[in-house]
Amino acid sequence: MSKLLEQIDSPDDLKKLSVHQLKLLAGEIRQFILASVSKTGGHLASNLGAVELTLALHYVFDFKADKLLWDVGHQCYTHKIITGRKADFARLRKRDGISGFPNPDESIHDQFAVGHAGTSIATAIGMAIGQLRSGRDDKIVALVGDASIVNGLSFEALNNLGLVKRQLLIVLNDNSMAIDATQGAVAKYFSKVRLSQTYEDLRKTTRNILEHMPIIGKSVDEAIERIKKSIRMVFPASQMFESLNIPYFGPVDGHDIESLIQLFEALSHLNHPAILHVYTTKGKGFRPADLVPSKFHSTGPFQINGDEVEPATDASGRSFTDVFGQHLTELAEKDNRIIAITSAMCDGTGLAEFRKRFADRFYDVGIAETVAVDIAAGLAKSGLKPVVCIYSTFLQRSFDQICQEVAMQNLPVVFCIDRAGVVGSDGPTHHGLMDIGFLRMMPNMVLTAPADEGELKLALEFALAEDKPVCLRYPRDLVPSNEFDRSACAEPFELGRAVFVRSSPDSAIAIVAYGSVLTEALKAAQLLEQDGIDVDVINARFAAPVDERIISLPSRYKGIITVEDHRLACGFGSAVLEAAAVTLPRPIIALGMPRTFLKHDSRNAQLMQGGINADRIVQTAKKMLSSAG
Ligand SMILES: Cc1ncc(C[n+]2csc(CCOP(=O)(O)OP(=O)(O)O)c2C)c(N)n1
Repeated sequence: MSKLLEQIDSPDDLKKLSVHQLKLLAGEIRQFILASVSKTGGHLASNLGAVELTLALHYVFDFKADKLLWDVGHQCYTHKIITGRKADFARLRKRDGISGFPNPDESIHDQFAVGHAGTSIATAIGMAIGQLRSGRDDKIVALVGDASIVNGLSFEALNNLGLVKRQLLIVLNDNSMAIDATQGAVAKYFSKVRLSQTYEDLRKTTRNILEHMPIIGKSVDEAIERIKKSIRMVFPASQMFESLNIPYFGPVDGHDIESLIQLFEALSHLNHPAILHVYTTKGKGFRPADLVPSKFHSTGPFQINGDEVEPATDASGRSFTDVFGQHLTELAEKDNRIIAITSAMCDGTGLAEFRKRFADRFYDVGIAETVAVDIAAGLAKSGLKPVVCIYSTFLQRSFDQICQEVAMQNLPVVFCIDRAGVVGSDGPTHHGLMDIGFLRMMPNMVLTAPADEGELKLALEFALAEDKPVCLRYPRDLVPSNEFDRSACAEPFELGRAVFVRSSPDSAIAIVAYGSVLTEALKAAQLLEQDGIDVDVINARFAAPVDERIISLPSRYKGIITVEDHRLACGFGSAVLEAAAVTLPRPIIALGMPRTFLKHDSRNAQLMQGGINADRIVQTAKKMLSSAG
């Protein structure tokens, strides 16, 4: 480890360094991050860009008491390195190692376990109000990227920033990038501002801010007026924030650590929320990442050969994502009604080729999952065939839009839900373990999960031919090999119909698998066969509607095992249990609302439809008793 970094075990150690030493330390930290991530994998480019910013923040504030709120949180490596977790980087994102995102279980310096975009400003507002109410004046800083600040949640929070009557600093870390280039009108405006600024302009702005910062007796508004008078910008980035009555400072150079320290020092004394806009370079200091930051946003381990980079692990094989992207492009070739929509995850969802081939039928709406879904609803209403490609964890953001604008209207939107199931090293914020649960509740919604490459193609064709909303879920994984006989899986998809992949008249147990976990079910069947036990294996294909034949299985077998890559609560197994409970020898009858959109009526009449009425409960109980004999 390099010389200065060796001495840093806490932010207090940092505060002993001179500015010159901090600059050297920034270089050492970049090397450390690069060396670590090349071994473990992780988020590289954003972290290389945020080194000086993080050091300056820790130099000025005391985040043991002050609160630093990260947005997404993937750019927190420098923060972790200097808050006592340097040695833990050998096990970054590995079992028992540190998380790649902020995590309060690891350190007092981390406030929230985050991983989704747009949360920092709203939670900062809450904490600022909390500080006021508890009579404390710890400083609050929200650090948010230029792609995340345009997320709806961030905007709604900015709209409410007036609730805060004390210090709250928002640091806008603008690197012109999401994972790909930032999308949308604000991004275009920010990029115009950026292009109009020279390095000297940024220095001048910094000098002006420091010169005109409010001193006792002068208001922020006066200071901003003075700053504006001294900087004449063709495209002022402040416009958007000023219209929301938020004091705006910047843009300034986010790699000039000396200026950043002075700016944070000055801004920390404001008794009002404010925004500091800083420019950083994603991938700074590592040429391959600087040149193609999207490739190094999140990476697996790699080897560095000069300016060349090679994956360290053999990543051979096709993923579900690859198969999906390629097949959608093939289908779009034949059907020009197909439109692909994603929210800032073009490469991640396998749409790079589609975008290249059909630029005018591809929409990346930025980090705006809600908007992606409602645009799709509008497209479907216009007779087009929208395919919404979002990771399972981020689709949670659009729960309401899927229900109101898609399911309730019964519109044929196809949801291609990538990263469904456990996702490995990104950890709890990124697992896709709730999609079956929240989508299964929605009337009209068809839920399907292909088990392998062939099925993914068949499921996509089926979904595009349906006249209702269909969700396809598949994992972050390679498609399975041809190790087992899967000939039954070659049958075209038919709504609510499972396939029997393996059956024998002697089987006492049936394993019902939903999605790619079919492979594990087939392996289990093979192992049991070696022990002389026959089991049947059923590929459920659908979680809504569940095949009636699956529901009646308990009458044919000694036992049924369901398998899914989803949380047990509300998942596929729950769907089978719910449906099968009425056929049990001692039935469990659940009274509640049916899976339909209930029309307007009196509340009593609506409750009646679900059987929530004393008479209906009595009837049910009596029927139960009489059939029990
Ligand atoms: C709600 C949500 N959607 C998508 C993502 C996936 N994602 C992770 S980082 C990222 C880009 C963030 O860009 P920005 O905020 O500008 O930060 P930068 O990486 O440029 O520092 C995206 C889209 C996410 N974390 N949360």
